[in-house]
Amino acid sequence: MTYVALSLGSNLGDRAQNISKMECLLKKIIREPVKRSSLMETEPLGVAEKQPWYYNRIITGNYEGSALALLDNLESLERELGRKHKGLLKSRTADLDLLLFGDAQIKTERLTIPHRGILQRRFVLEGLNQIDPDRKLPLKGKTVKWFFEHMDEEVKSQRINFIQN
Ligand code: PH2
Ligand code: MG
Ligand code: MG
Repeated sequence: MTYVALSLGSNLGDRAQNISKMECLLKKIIREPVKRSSLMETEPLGVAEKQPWYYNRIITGNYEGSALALLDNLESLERELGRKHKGLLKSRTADLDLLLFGDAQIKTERLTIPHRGILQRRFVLEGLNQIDPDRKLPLKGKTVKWFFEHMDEEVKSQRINFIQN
């Protein structure tokens, strides 16, 4: 069993409901103990065109299988929830990003682990710091809390609304 961290996102349709559906479908894939961050509304990052803000939630849990098998599972869930576009530039009903896979460091065309977004997206650090601050990342041997407290100014300035739920 491998510890995993995922980012759930949606910026099309009923965003809160899309996140709930993803969590429900993930129950078949991700094993306990599962931890969930609060729901956040976040400005779209790394996209060229104007698009709606995202709802995001970070979750951690365990997975039985390889990183690529998990990626296949996540991509088929995205399709099941009606995601049509592949690629960074388009809005999507369901976006499932694999952030951490144990202590693995992977750099292939299909997959980069730890996800680049971990240090560059404030919502990822906020969410991870809520649920797993003492987790050591396979980056400089520092913890989530350390990276959260040492965010770049640019990252810290990214806008987030915390949604009551
Ligand atoms: N995911 C992307 C691109 N940009 N921006 C926000 N705020 N949230 C996301 O989940 C997100 C994004 C591609 O995976
Ligand atoms: Mg994403
Ligand atoms: Mg994505």
